[in-house]
Amino acid sequence: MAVDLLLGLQWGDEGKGKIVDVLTADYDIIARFQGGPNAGHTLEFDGIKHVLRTIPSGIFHDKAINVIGNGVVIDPVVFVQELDGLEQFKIDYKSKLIISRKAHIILPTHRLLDAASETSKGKAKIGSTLKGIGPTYMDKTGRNGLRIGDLEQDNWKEKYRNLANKHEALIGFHDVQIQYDLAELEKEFFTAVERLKELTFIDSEEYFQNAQRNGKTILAEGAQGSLLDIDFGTYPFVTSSNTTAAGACTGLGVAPNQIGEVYGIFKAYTTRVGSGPFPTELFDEVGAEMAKVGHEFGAVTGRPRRCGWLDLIALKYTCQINGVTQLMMMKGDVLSGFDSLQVCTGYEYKGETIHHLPYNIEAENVTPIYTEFPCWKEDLTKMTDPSQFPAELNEYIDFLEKELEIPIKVVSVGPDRTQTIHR
Ligand code: 2SA
Ligand code: MG
Repeated sequence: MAVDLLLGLQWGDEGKGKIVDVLTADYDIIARFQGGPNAGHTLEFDGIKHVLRTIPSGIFHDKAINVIGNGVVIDPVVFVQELDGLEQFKIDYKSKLIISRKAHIILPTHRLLDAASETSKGKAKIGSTLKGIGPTYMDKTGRNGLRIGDLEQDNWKEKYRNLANKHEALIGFHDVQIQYDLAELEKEFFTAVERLKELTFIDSEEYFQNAQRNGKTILAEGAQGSLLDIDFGTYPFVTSSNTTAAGACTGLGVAPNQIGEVYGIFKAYTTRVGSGPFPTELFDEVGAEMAKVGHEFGAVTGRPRRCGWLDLIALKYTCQINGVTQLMMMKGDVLSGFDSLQVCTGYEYKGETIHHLPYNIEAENVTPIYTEFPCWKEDLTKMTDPSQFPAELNEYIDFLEKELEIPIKVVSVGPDRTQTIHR
């Protein structure tokens, strides 16, 4: 059996949590392969809203096994808070949540380093969620990191101490004032680690090979979005992991030829939280309306998300690097009643019209060229079948499918599980 992937094609917050939750009924195993508690996957059902951070979105389903792969970075403190949240709903997580020994651990000092690094950058800051993601991946590639498997060794506290000491020296190096009480943070950290150790640790590469041999169906759930990919995103305004399809291979231990469907998920418009270029960003009342109707606030930090029109050039790019086989369009319901819709179908760049993403997409370099569409007026949120779609929505969908050469198989018309229409 192949491993299917679900990825965000923009700057995150496309609605991956909701779709994984809808798709999980068909899968035996749901896996996270990158990122960490910077992610906020929002799920809504039975009138309740849940935000997951590190735990895969399959946890609310009875039978799915949820795997945190080696490519993920885990903050024990946040993780334990998530476990507490699950206990409230009587979710028996111990039997269906397993963690790769090769996943890296976020130390309290990684969070402090994140804050020190961002503060020292001033206006040039990345707009990090300050969860310690960047510094933890730096220690991973720098070959200094502490991993989940280390917790099974007697000397892990010694390793911890060496690393934390080094971090304290580095925080000083940043030449900014960061107030902290490390003893307090460590107390919380060590308590959380003990709870974390009650879970099952695995070698995820071996686990996935066996699972496939035994005919299990597997869905890998991406976090953040393709334009935040460390290699292909809007560097340096990106996160520190590979959010694109290749990241699933290295973040789980799955071979490229074992990947099956690649579900690409995008919003009918675009949002971005944090700093960095965003060519189709709107600074007017239309953008404000998207933010208001779409409830565009960061699920982790509560920061307002920047909003703008759909950027088809960027979307084509991310479809290609991910090898997307099926598309899912989210939040079309938010656009109902807009005067008209614009889609960016080219850029003006150095006096020329181009149809690809140039190296630098800062506002002073590119000006989007828009194609205008009429907008639907009908409320989509109660619709249950594509036959109910207004003509303008069909026109929008047909245009995108033709341009991207990939079918749009799902149209979401609201946050609830049930507001999901298959085409
Ligand atoms: P980091 O924390 O160092 O990985 O941040 C680096 C950049 O990546 C962006 N980023 C995100 N963008 C959208 N959604 C994310 N998750 C949360 C959510 C964000 C929140 O689901 O809403 O609550 O603010 C996420 N995580 C990281 C980040 O904004 C930086 O631009
Ligand atoms: Mg989110």
